[in-house]
Amino acid sequence: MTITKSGPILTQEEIDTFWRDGYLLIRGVLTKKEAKHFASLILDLLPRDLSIPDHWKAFDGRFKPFYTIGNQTFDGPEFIPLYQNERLYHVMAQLLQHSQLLVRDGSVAITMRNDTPHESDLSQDLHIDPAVPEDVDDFLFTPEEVEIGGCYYFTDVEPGGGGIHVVPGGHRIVEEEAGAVPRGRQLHDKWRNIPHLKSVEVTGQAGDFVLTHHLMPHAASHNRRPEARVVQFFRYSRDDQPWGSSDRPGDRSADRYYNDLQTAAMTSLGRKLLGVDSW
Ligand SMILES: O=C(O)CCC(=O)C(=O)O
Ligand SMILES: [Fe+2]
Repeated sequence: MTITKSGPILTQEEIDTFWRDGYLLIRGVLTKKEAKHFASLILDLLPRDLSIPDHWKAFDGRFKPFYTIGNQTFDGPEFIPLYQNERLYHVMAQLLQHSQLLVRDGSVAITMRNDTPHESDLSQDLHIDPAVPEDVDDFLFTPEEVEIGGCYYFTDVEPGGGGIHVVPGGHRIVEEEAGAVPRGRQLHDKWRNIPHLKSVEVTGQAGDFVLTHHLMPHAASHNRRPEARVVQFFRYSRDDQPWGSSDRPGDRSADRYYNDLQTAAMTSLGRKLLGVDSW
């Protein structure tokens, strides 16, 4: 690899922690100033009169802007630097033990304070969003299949502040349960609702990235604090990931898909991660 400016980032202990727990907070991937910049870009999507567009989603104080109708991927030129962040790329390459990666997702969310009393801290069912399509009956559980995703925190997320919930070690529970039966991908309503596991909130600061294994059960939570939580999600996979993905721009003829403003914002690493250039 000649593309990269810096080498390994994670210590062996951090690598072991990620594979044991299935999640890991990477501190300071962005500076505070950068995080504030992206928080503002996303908060500026909210219409001034707070009329929430029909094609957005809004549940329990959690707003999911859509870039265009049916499309949650914010990949305009202003967001391209996040897709191709070198530090995050190195972390992903280290964990996946593969330097030729692809990136996808780019959806964003804003969680505002919500005082409605609820029995659960969660505003969503615990679920997984695996790289394996829903109509596939069985996970492969191979290294090639693993996708690592997660989100940037662009704001400080203190306890009760709507942090993402995860189940420590939950990716291994999913693997055990799904691997033990035929059609394991189909358990628990295709793993859209996993009621029997207990989750914890991941707190963090503006500029941190919460890494999650693709088999990690997770859910959004209520924000009981004044500050809105502003995040953007990304997923990285190996370029030999067996399932592909329809929402991965690289699956189309990329230089037709990206316009000149988008490609102008891409580094040579970004062009490969986004599928404009082949690895
Ligand atoms: O916003 C969060 O903390 C998690 C959201 C999530 O997992 C989802 O929308 O699939
Ligand atoms: Fe999810």
